[in-house]
Amino acid sequence: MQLELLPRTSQEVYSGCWLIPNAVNLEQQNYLLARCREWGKGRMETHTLPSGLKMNHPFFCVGHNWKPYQYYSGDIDFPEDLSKLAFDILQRIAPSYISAWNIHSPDTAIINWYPPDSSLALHQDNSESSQLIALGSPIVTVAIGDEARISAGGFERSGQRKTFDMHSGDAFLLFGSSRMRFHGVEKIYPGTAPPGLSLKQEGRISLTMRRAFV
Ligand SMILES: O=C(O)CCC(=O)C(=O)O
Repeated sequence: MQLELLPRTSQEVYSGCWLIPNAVNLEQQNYLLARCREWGKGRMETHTLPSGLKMNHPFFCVGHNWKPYQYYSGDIDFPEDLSKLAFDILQRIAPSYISAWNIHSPDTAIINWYPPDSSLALHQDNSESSQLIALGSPIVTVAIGDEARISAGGFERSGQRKTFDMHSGDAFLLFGSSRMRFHGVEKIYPGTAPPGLSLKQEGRISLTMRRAFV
């Protein structure tokens, strides 16, 4: 977490990899929190990876269900309001991808809950259909709650990385030539959520919207 004296502006971390500060205002964040509580009730799960390692944060899905490392049929249709949110954000940064998304619109969101001491290891999102990955089909992530240190690297886990902080209401986009970049959540900064957010405990939520199947 850094002391920010200047307003934060959209940042092209790499071509096709963007951080968009304040993509979602406080009212929308509170609306999304309420929706997450509704969708996530009794559905939040902390999964064990095929390696036997237990993840240190739980998540649930809307649209298709995902657990490491496959999609399964879901029990909640992909919500119209999330579709609109993802389109609105993409429109600002990468309008050229909108026509592709009109055909392959987002059908899934993985919604992560990060307790203060949790993290998400560097990974690539590669469970989606290979045709969509080849098209550079976007992944749009919106964060709510405590700030987090995000890292985004290249196409090998061990490659060089850039790190930046994502605040409540910020969006992070991976598309086109950056679709398969390794990325992860290094750290949560407890107690940094904005006043007025109706989150009753320290932690962070991320809604990661994408198309899983052609
Ligand atoms: O929480 C985040 O900002 C990233 C989430 C992510 O990479 C994922 O769910 O695949």
